[in-house]
Amino acid sequence: MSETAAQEQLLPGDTLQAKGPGLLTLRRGAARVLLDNWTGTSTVPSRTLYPHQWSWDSAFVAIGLRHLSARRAQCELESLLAGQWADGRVPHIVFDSDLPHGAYFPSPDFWQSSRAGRAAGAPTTPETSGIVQPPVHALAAWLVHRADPELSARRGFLARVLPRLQAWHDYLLTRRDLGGGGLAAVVHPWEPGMDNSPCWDRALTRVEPAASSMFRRADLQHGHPADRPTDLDYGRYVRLAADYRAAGYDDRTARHAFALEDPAFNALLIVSELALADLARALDRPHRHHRERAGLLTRRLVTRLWDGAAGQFLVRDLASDTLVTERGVTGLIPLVVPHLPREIATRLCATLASEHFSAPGTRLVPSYDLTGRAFDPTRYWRGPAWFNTAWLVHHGLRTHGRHAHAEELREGFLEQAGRTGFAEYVDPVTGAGRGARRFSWTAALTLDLLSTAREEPSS
Ligand code: 9WN
Repeated sequence: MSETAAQEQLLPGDTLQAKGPGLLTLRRGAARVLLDNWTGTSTVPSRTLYPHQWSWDSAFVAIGLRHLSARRAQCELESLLAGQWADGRVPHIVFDSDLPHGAYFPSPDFWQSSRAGRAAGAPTTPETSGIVQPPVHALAAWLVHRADPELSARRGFLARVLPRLQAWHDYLLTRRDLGGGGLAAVVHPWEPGMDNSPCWDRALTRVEPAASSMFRRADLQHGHPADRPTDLDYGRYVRLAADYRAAGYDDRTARHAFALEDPAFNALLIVSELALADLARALDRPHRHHRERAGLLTRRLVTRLWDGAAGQFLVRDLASDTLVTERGVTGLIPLVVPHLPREIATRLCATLASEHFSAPGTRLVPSYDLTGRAFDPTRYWRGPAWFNTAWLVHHGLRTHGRHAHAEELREGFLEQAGRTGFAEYVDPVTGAGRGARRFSWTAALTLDLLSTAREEPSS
């Protein structure tokens, strides 16, 4: 069978027809995006703006892809893990060696992982970046396994990914416990995945921007300058990455000018620890320590990052050991943590419904406080509403029994994903799609939410 014919077979049939032709069209459209963005071993977030494999994108993609092909979803995670370093880190980008360096900046010749990262354990091949992204992978692996446990057992999927995922979490909880409080720290604004969030502004003022001659912005060939981070932001991103590279990407010796504890990053680590417990139990391996660790991390998250006055979690800046008084969507995502104290879950739901996050143009969640000093409805993570964070909040609302609110969010998500052509993000004031279109995680999570109504909450 030709590759095209095999791809066509993955397009959804008419199971959604009974619920209305609109949903079937939406499902076929989402599936088409994932088929078109599939490279043969993984999925690019966008054919234009992001032509390599990204870490947390692949986890979200796998969560959606499992509804089309559990085999592809497994490959998605396996190909990402092939870029894992010997110290356990899962790099935020795994580069496609067939693409020219100009396709994306920073390219492999900037990161120089196989050379500069050799002592820290970077693989000889593939080339990767040296930083990380949020640990959604164990959650994704568990959901992918559950989509077809028989195929998973036949391919030895769990047995292959479990030790890698355990090493990944161990890396985060040892080398990245930079604050000594038992949470994982991020050392670059790309690591929490919310690149130019105002939550990082204060810490970034300490970073001397690299000269513009040190970088060439490939993103502006595809994205609108009003939607993307500024040149000043880019100068700082490049400086931080170049300094980390100069330290051999070694967390034991690197002096990080930017080191923060991010609520969403750590909340996803907790949910993924619980998924590791499920994965290990399914393989009859010791699993209790993962549950215990999730419990311990939940207590630390609350102790170190909860702010009762704000009614949400805040970012901790490790340079001053203080909380950053900016409200980002990152501070609501801990709703995904199942054993959160009940009063905290209640407060988070109230904050979500408050003037800070209740947007006029969308039922998705703005990335930053609508009333905040730095709010900008079009610029990336400084206001626009993203589909992956909406999916996480939806998951959290269900986890805490807020089904009516979750359903409202789900409906808004599906309507906006379809109307915007699977946009990367939307303007929360007008509801207009912004950034890239045919964006993979928007399509993948659409597929997942189209199935969620017929499933139990997914972990
Ligand atoms: C830098 C790929 C990635 C997402 C991030 C999003 C954006 C990259 C960029 O795109 O970041 O990693 O070039 O702006 O912020 O969350 O993983 O989709």
